[in-house]
Amino acid sequence: MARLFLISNRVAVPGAGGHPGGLEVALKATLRKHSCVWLGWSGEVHEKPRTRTITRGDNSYVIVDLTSEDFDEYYNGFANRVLWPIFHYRLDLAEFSRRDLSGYLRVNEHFADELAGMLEPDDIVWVHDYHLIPLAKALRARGLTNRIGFFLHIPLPPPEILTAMPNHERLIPSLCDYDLVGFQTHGDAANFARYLAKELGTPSHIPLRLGSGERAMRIGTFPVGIETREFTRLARRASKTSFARRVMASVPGTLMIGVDRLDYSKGITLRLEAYERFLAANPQWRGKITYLQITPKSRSTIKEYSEMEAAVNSAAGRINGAYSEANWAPVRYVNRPYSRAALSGLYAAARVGLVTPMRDGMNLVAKEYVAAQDPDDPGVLILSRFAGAADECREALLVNPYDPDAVAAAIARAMAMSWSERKARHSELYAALLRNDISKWGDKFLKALSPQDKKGPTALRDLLAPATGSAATGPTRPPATRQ
Ligand code: GDG
Repeated sequence: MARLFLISNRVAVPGAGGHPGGLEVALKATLRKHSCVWLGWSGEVHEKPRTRTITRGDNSYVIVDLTSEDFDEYYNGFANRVLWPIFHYRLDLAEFSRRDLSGYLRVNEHFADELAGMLEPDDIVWVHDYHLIPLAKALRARGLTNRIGFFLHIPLPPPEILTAMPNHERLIPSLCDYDLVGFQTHGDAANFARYLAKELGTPSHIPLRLGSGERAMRIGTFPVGIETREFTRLARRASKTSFARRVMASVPGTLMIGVDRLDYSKGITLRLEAYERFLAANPQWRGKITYLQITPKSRSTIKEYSEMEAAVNSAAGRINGAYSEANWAPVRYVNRPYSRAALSGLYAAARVGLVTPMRDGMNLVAKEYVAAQDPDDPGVLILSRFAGAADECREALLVNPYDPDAVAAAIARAMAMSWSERKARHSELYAALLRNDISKWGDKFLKALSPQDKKGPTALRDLLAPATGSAATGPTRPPATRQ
């Protein structure tokens, strides 16, 4: 029987501790439904790297160690200092070195070797995210003809930015060795189509037939969702716990919440600046609003991250220094992670969810915040128009995170919003979450990847045309227009 192989940089082995990032959260439903083999880095660095297999229920977890050289070049180097910033439109933060690129390719070859020893011809392979772009090419070079799909969890920038990446021509076209390449939004898929048309001269009026042999690559849009009803139930239970009650009892007035990995793409410094402007312009709210920012540290060994950490610390300190009273501090800035249940209770307690990334593939926090709200007295989501989630969450207050005055105005609007408007917006938002629940995400991707799927290859022309909701293989939606 065909098996499903999931491949990603990190593997979340159940019971191994740590809080899950967006990718692990997204894969949970697929792991529950199918018996999977999940292969990726163990998170450990050893000079003599090992590969181990751990079995939990119907799933196996194959975890591969990295050498310290791999860690520096592949993970810290090419993946996080070149691909992550450039894919988030931050050419200014990218630091390219040829050695890092060769380390990145080497780890992909290593993963391909491990996989090649395990795969049977009818096994399906689903590769995740920017760490593993050339994996299909490496597998094809080993003669493997399996169905291989790729999903990019982060944004894909337009070719004008992508082509500034040194050696992009060695990397981006290798996506054509996949049978299916999936993106979070129609905009990302269209950027890829434009890259192919521009760089490979792929004619846009004929169906896309790229890659080797008889295979035809398809491009699709598959926006990641959450387990909506389950998260709502979790939040309902969590708001009754003593933890949530204690937190609320300690907050004078209204709670506003932000939850993000400590990452420059999440726009935390600009967000704090916006809050500072809100406090300056709205003295009537001083003492009556508390902004809780939960920000577990990530990638702290990378210079850009430690610099940003210092900038966030300083902004939070500056605001508290300027506005605190003996019985009130405007910002609670917390660096530790919380359990998923505790987090859901905090979302539920917050009147405002402030989610203002400068660029984000999707952003699950925005969706979790909506799912956690009490439908009879819901809070207001303020969401960056540059998060993939903005395509679906059109009833949020959509803001430009680069404009702190506009974000400050949105906070004021959210704080003053009438019960009926909050309720109407929430009901639309919640309906959108139900329409695109995470349980459907994996199914849609795997159906499109299966050899039985009869749809032909994607026509580039359809992707390059303005979104209509029918062009790509997945559920595309037109970009958000509401401000
Ligand atoms: C990537 C893309 C895309 C956060 N703090 C804690 C905690 N979290 C959880 C959140 C949420 C997840 O981590 C973060 O997901 P995001 O989607 O917001 O962001 P990334 O980690 O950057 O994820 C992103 C995603 O992949 C999926 O495709 O949406 O655009 O960048 O679920 O709740 N969880 C716990 N404690 C914390 O303190 N337990």
